[in-house]
Amino acid sequence: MKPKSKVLIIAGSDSSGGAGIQADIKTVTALGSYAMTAITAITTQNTTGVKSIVSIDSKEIFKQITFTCQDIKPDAIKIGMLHSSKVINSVIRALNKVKISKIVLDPVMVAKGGTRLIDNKAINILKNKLIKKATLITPNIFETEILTKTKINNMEDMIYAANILLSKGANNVLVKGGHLNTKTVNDVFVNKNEIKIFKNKKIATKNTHGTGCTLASAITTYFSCGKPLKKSCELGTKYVNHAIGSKLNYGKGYGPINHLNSIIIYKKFR
Ligand code: PXL
Repeated sequence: MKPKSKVLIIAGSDSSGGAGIQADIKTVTALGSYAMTAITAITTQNTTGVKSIVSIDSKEIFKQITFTCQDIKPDAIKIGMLHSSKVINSVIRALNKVKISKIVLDPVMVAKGGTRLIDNKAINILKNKLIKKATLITPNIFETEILTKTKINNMEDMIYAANILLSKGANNVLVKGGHLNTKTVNDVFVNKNEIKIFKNKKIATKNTHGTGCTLASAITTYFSCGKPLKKSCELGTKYVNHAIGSKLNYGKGYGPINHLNSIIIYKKFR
């Protein structure tokens, strides 16, 4: 088969292959699209934690985005780990230059084991400048609390916080509810016109490393193929749920999910 669309991924590398750019490339590929990359940082890690983080020079990140897009124009862009204000400003300048309208932003803040992947100054620029550039922002509960300075205990709190993000200039928000203590996983999609809740069954496992990266990439891929944004979010949550459900059980810590499980999803949903 030929790829259905082209996706540019702006994110950090995860040497363990479960999250970051590795999860993104696998997801985009497994869902039948062509993946291009701009690497923002290199993390040395395995399933038990992050050992070190090396930054890529912000000028180099700008060049990876603009030079790549100048030749092969992506249908959509997925943004993951951006660890400093310099990097975020550089990404904003590059986005202004390449003018791609479909942008999904996963506001990555900490790795599964708790290591910070972004500094405080960068969080402010992300909140005040970058979220306006994105078609969709996909924060988890913790990231939503940081971005909105609220405390989230339930679905009403998620919707309230999503509306704060809209008032700050976000266009569409998907608050991921996986960290709440609920019977099902409830992800909440909110924009100025509607609220939609996607429910998936909760799977008892510690192997959920990279679920956020994977979800944002899956949504970006469906969206890049022409599916409406809300539908792309619904399909993305199903893809991740099936990938968690296939229980790889690799490594001694928080293991990866099975990106390849999508082959079944592909037949079922596309
Ligand atoms: O899942 C968040 C994330 C994003 N990007 C990189 C990561 C991680 C988590 O470990 O390593 C590069």
